Amino acid sequence: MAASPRIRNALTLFSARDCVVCHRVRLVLAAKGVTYDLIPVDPTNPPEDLVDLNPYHSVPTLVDRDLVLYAASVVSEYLDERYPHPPLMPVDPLSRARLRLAMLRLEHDWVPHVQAVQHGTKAQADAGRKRLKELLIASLPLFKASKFFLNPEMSLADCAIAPIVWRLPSLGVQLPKEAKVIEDYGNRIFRNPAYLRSLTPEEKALHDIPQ
Ligand SMILES: N[C@@H](CCC(=O)N[C@@H](CS)C(=O)NCC(=O)O)C(=O)O
Repeated sequence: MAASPRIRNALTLFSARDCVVCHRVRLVLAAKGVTYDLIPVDPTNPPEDLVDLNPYHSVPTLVDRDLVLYAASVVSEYLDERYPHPPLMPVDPLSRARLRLAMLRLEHDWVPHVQAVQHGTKAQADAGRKRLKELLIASLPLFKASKFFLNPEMSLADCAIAPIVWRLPSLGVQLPKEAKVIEDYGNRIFRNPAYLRSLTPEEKALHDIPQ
């Protein structure tokens, strides 16, 4: 591993200041109550130490002593195993597989639309906004089915979904009245002090903090 004078603690996270994928990992870290150094990164201009550490130059990238991990799914699952309390995955294989599949679908089908709204052309942003709204409405039965996503307890899947729900107002995604269940779901997570700890100052400005 290339040495970087910026990596001082055992645990360091390279993270963008407003990124739905980095936020997912910061939320896992906050839920676990883990302290770490955060190195803010502009993903369009990755710093030299990140380029040395990660062949994709992407964030989030986690450094834990000699271990360098990237891809939010890999980082999140590692953190859940490395810091087992509170557990963020159920124990039975069926529920675990369902949640993993849900997270894969989020990464493939939802996140690109968030990024299109944030960074795309006007046409890409409009299309992303429309598709996100459709996906959320189609998922209403899942939000209604349990207290958290597909699970009675907060899980890694919620760490992936909550950052998207938090950004909906700032993305200009307006949901109809019947989607209030999504707002309620979000507020259950946003009220948790760990959630507030997961936010960068830039992300705090994107949504009201529910009382
Ligand atoms: N598949 C990656 C994607 C994360 C991602 O999209 N990161 C963006 C910032 S929001 C990024 O680093 N973009 C620059 C790049 O990928 O070169 C993951 O799960 O970590």
